[in-house]
Amino acid sequence: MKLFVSEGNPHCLKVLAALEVTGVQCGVEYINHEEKVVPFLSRPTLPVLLLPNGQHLFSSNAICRYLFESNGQESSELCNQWLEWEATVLQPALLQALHMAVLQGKGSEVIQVLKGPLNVLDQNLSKGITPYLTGESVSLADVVLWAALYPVLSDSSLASGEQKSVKTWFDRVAAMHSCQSAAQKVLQGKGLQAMKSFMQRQPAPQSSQCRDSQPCNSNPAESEEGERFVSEEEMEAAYLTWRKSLNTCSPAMDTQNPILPQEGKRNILVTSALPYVNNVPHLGNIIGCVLSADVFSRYGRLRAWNLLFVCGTDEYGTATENKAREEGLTPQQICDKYHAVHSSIYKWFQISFDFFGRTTTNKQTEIAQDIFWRLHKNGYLVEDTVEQLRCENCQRFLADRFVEGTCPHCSYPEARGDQCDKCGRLINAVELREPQCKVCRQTPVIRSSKHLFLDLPKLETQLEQWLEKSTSTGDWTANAKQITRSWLRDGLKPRCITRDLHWGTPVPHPDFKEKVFYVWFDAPIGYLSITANYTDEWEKWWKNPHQVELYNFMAKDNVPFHSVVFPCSLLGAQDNYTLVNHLVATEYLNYEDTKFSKSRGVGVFGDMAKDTGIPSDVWRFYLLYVRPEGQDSAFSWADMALKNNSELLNNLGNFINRAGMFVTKFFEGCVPAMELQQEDKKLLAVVGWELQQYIQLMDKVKIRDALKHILNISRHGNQYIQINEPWKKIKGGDSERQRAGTVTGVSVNIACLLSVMLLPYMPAVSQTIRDQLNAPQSCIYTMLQGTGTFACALNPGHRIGNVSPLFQKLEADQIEALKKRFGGQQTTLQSAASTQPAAVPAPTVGVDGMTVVGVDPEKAKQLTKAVAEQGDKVRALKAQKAEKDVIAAEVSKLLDLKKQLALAEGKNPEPAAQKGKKK
Ligand code: B3M
Ligand code: ZN
Repeated sequence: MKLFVSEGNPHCLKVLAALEVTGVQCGVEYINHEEKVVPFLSRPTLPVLLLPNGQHLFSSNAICRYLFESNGQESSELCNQWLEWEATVLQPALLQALHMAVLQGKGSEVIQVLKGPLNVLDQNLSKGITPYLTGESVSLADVVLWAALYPVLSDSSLASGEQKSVKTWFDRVAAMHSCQSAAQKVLQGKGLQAMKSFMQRQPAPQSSQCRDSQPCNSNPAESEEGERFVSEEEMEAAYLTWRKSLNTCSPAMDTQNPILPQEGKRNILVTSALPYVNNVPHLGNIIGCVLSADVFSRYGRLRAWNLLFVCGTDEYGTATENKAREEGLTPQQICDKYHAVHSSIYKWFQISFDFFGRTTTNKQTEIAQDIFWRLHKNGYLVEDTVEQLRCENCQRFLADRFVEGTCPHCSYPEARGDQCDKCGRLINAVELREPQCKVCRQTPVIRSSKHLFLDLPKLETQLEQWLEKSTSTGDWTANAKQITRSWLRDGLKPRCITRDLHWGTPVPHPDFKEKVFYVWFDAPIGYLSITANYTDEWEKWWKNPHQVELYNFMAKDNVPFHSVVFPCSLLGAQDNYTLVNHLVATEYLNYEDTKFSKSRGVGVFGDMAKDTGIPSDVWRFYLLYVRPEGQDSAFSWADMALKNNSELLNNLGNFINRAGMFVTKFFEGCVPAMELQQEDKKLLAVVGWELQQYIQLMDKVKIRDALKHILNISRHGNQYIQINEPWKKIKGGDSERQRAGTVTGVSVNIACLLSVMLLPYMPAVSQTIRDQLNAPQSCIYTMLQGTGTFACALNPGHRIGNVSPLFQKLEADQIEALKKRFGGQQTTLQSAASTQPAAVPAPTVGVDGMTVVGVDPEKAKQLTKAVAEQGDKVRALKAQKAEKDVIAAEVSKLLDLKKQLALAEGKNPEPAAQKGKKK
């Protein structure tokens, strides 16, 4: 075993420190920076550890880890997290800092550059009770981080000493003789100056936005030096795959109608939560359910799974009744109207449902009543008298969503009658403390009425057995598992499944004939009835758990209904139902720095997206890029423009366009002959690896993470073109021209692969690329099979079509205008004004210091019109002697609009007379 290092290279400090600390026996050879130790890497890299089996390790962290493991010290999970943080967060900042200090003489700015990472480290160290990062003794993490920070922290002119805990820890590690000795060897007591010759050979660090909360390349498998280890074997294997002709393995996709489970196939049933019909969905709704389910469905079809994707509108319930009253229509008319609105929005977003139905159908009644009678027969329904909230002022029983109060569990003051948004627990409305009618704000009274309950306690054991199996074998997102666990921990209580309403599936039991089913009992049955409206053979999907795998997509607030309540209904009904195997829940998407709000007019709603002029595919791309996968995220106009311009235009689009243009310009539109060299084979291996990552992630429904691997491929492609410069080589001698041909041919084939990988995300762009390349249809059915096949699909001589740019730049003024139109900054003031009416005088300065809108004539014009229309509506309702609460709701909207108008005109939005009146 031999370790190759060079003087003045900070990465070598790490490995030498690890070597000294572990005391592993290993020869050390000092060479100069330019020497190539690993034959197949395109640029010299140090340190390198030559292993006894002849292989090389050339990631410094991997070498350190290897040394610790050779010494019998396995790294803990915590230690691995620190290493990953070091590679993805600390190193980029350090490289920039060292670049500034060593080469640009800007040592004074180093503190600023490193402040973020150092604070993170400081916070962790100060809250820990152990002297070292992962415990009582020095670990791999301490050595790696210490060595990485050594050049900066050991130089008193750079270190600020602000982070006290970092300082104490650093000195503690530095006290070890082995670390000091390593530092002396690498820097020779010359401090930063020792690193000058090394730093001069490094590419200038990007000082871009990449290093804030979201790293551009969040790929932990990529080592800190930006190169992944590629072995000879990998390159040869990639080359073999490349040479496989694609046409030999192109199964014609037989599209059956209707799609039904088939013996011997992977039969996948995909559902997306059924959107409520009484609202226009906003971007957060779209990414949480239909768009995520669509990407997965499109992907599954490419994988040749036998897949059915169903969804539809959720139409029953009080919310619909209320909307109907508000709009002066019948509930049925509201459903028809909004069902059409939803359909057309999803069509614009290219959601590829196999069937998009609705819950107000005969099949729904039939199936819901059947499940009801089965539960009844099997003894899982219990009768009880219920205390219900009734608002005497409004003359009606209050549905859960129409009361608000303080959560009995966590004391959150704005809990809804059915669920608390803070602690996530389900609530019975009567348990709320200080309940209020949401319409008139009066305190409701409690009245008794007889209802039916699903006996969840009796089903609990069965449920737990099933959950144990489903969550361990399926791909449940972490939040879904966690929410379900916390539900069970609290113990299950019987849940009322009937309601005193009209607009719902009728309860068939004669003792309850005035009542309808509670929406959350009814709605999930919609999945079954919608499928039944698609095919009479729906039971082949829904009563076939052994042949079918069920994926449910939803936002996290829907989890308990899909993981506990609905499975209990189906388990209790005992008819061999298909239960969810993979429950995929997103977190929340925010709008800029606030929440989407229909009532405040904040955010982009599905029907507005198309009016922006930004193509549907670009919307899809950005929403999927910020998909709240694992944590909340935010839609931001500025970020959307940035990602469009950097990732789509400069990275992806640029690569595909250049590849196609070279074929057109230099080779008369025909793919040239290719003679692959080691470097090309290495690229094939790298691209193949990214493809495998993509497939592994997509198989696990990590949609956002998988997208990053598509962008990695085009980044590799751009780099490959940049290094090989085919536009110069084409003007050279024979061998140079041939090289230009190879590079062009490989690139255009990568573009073809990208078109397939992009299909789930950007179906239209994907098709355009294949049209431009005149690519055979077969490639879309073959490249994503198995672990992925990057084969040469466009062979020498293949004639491509007309190449043109795929994306357009989003200009700053265009984005500013859109942002103004849809809220954002303006609403910051408005929402501040509505919660603190007295504190906000005429709009000159925002409460949170943000720039505030001044006069906006365009918006004022729109609002004047809206105020006039709303005024008409209120007058009409009064003339019709409509119900008081209906009028009140419309009046409140009118006041809101007037306030917005005042703002747009630069006037005081809160005249004294209206103070406190706003809800
Ligand atoms: N309509 C709630 C929602 O859209 C509800 C989902 C029903 S899924 C069966 O968030
Ligand atoms: Zn009321």
